[in-house]
Amino acid sequence: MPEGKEGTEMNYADKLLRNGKAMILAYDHGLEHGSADFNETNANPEFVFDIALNAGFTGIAVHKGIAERYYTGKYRKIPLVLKLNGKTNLVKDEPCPGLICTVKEAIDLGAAAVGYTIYLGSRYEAKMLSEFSGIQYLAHQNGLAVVGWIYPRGGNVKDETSREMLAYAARIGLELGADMIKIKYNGNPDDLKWCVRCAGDVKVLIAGGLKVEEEQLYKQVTEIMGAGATGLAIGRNVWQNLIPIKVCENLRKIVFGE
Ligand code: FBP
Repeated sequence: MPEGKEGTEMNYADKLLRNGKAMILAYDHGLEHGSADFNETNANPEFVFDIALNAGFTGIAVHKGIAERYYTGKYRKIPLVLKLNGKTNLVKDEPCPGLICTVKEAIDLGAAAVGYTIYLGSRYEAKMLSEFSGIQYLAHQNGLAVVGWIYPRGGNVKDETSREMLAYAARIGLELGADMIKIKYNGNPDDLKWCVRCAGDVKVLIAGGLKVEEEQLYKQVTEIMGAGATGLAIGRNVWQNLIPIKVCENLRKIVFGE
């Protein structure tokens, strides 16, 4: 652990937290989903960086091309989570994301954390587990937090969001030494409580998913926080909204009580 203020121990994830909670803006969709998620407005990375800066996010997660071009000037106040691997959604067989960035590049870009996706249950799972392990070691050596996007997926996984699969994903984060994990919510707060329990002291963040009605989003986020999650790593439900600042205000009330 690195030293914090006055010699106290600091957790790597602290840089992504405010009052112990986190709200990270995810914007890695251009690689993961192509242009399908974007419109004239949110296709512009500056629009999304402005939301992160002005709406109280504790971090922004992007791939390196976006970081190299846009993580500059005022935006450097936002803690950066740099995604180190990724894939497109064109290849439909077993998920096997490629490593597209190194920990060294993340450090050079000023990242506070690295992000890495593990598709638990994929035929290529072993490659992801060992890649993650090397990245975790190097990131911690350099004081960066490690955020695992851990999604059960592939031919061996019957139900990606069953209680057992989600808890397995959560536990993998603890076993592999992640500081934070990002998993999906299946709509059942008891299942999420169990995931949080299985994750030990690893901070659990929940992905937003496809855009839903605002009231539904707030209800879900209230359940998520009530179940003991640390917060959100959310994308489409924020930057696809016509008035993102207003949604974020409501999300902040639920996540941070602000
Ligand atoms: P959303 O809140 O928009 O769902 O973003 C969360 C996220 O994990 C992104 O970081 C990622 O690009 C995407 O979902 C992956 O979604 P999937 O692989 O399920 O299509």
